[in-house]
Amino acid sequence: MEYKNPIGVNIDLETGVIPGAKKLVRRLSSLKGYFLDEEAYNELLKDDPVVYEVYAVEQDEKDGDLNFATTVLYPGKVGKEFFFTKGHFHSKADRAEIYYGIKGKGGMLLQTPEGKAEWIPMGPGTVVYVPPYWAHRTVNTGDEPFIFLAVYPADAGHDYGSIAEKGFSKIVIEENGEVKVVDNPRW
Ligand code: S6P
Ligand code: ZN
Repeated sequence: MEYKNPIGVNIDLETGVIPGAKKLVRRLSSLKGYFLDEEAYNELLKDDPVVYEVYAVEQDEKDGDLNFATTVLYPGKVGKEFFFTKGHFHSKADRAEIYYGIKGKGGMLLQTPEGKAEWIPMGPGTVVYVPPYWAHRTVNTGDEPFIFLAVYPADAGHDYGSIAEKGFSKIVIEENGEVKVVDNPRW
């Protein structure tokens, strides 16, 4: 029997960086079609800001193994809509996931394949259990980076398709200085 070596790493709790992890950068240009206000999107695209970064420690896609990753989701809005991650189902749809809030303020939108949505507010110390079959997207509702850890089965995979097409049935916006979770008019 060949055993893998255990890993112990310290997450930088201020920046979310995991030493030695694979870094992925998502700029606004990679989120075309995701936000409702196209005019505001095109205006902001001139600067093409970084919306989020992911630091992932991933294993081969095998049943029973685990990946972990931090996400640093920057503050910002496109029109009224707060910056968010793309959001996805898992390719193996029954694979669950755990999130742990590290820094900043935000929340998670979750959605069943039928379009039933839930909003869970998140801050430092919040644990969110993402059950099998639920799509999930995080949203930064604060004014500093929202940083969290995700732990997920190594064979979960990402299925971005239907969310990229239709989004979630709810959107998270700022209205009169308040955070509101409202019906998505495009749904
Ligand atoms: C992976 C986990 C997270 C996200 C990351 C970026 O299952 O849910 O690491 O990949 O927050 O979000 P997205 O939707 O662009 O993959
Ligand atoms: Zn996931």
